[in-house]
Amino acid sequence: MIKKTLAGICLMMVIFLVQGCQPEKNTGTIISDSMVYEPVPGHEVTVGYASLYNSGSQDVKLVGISAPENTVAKTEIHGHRMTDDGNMMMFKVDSLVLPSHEKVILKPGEYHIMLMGLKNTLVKGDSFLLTFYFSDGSSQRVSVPVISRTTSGEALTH
Ligand SMILES: [Cu+2]
Repeated sequence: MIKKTLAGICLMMVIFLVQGCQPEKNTGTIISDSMVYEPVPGHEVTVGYASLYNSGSQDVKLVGISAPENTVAKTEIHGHRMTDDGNMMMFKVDSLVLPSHEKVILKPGEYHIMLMGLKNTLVKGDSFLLTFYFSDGSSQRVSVPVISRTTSGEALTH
């Protein structure tokens, strides 16, 4: 009986130690100001933005974003850079570092959410769910409004 109890206590200690070794989970990234532009009629791509504040004590990376299959075929994180001949070019990034206690803002001309293969379901005034995935294995689902391109000056660029 005593042996069993001791074994039980040992097992609990092992579980406790294993859990104690895991890195801190990123439960502290606050996603705000998310939005997606209503697609231009006939276009299969559009762009979205959001603010990501990492309130945690460790840096974390945004490693992916996904949308429901019935709205968007593929969602990527994109950046912009200037080419040698002075044109702005987009490129896909695999991850985006979110430094501890800093806010990273996805905005026009910089990092953005690229939504491709639209299924004609993103209509101004609607909202849909985007899931943000982080390098520590956590994820967050956010309701994102679809807004009109005409409400903003930078509407047709991204
Ligand atoms: Cu893009």
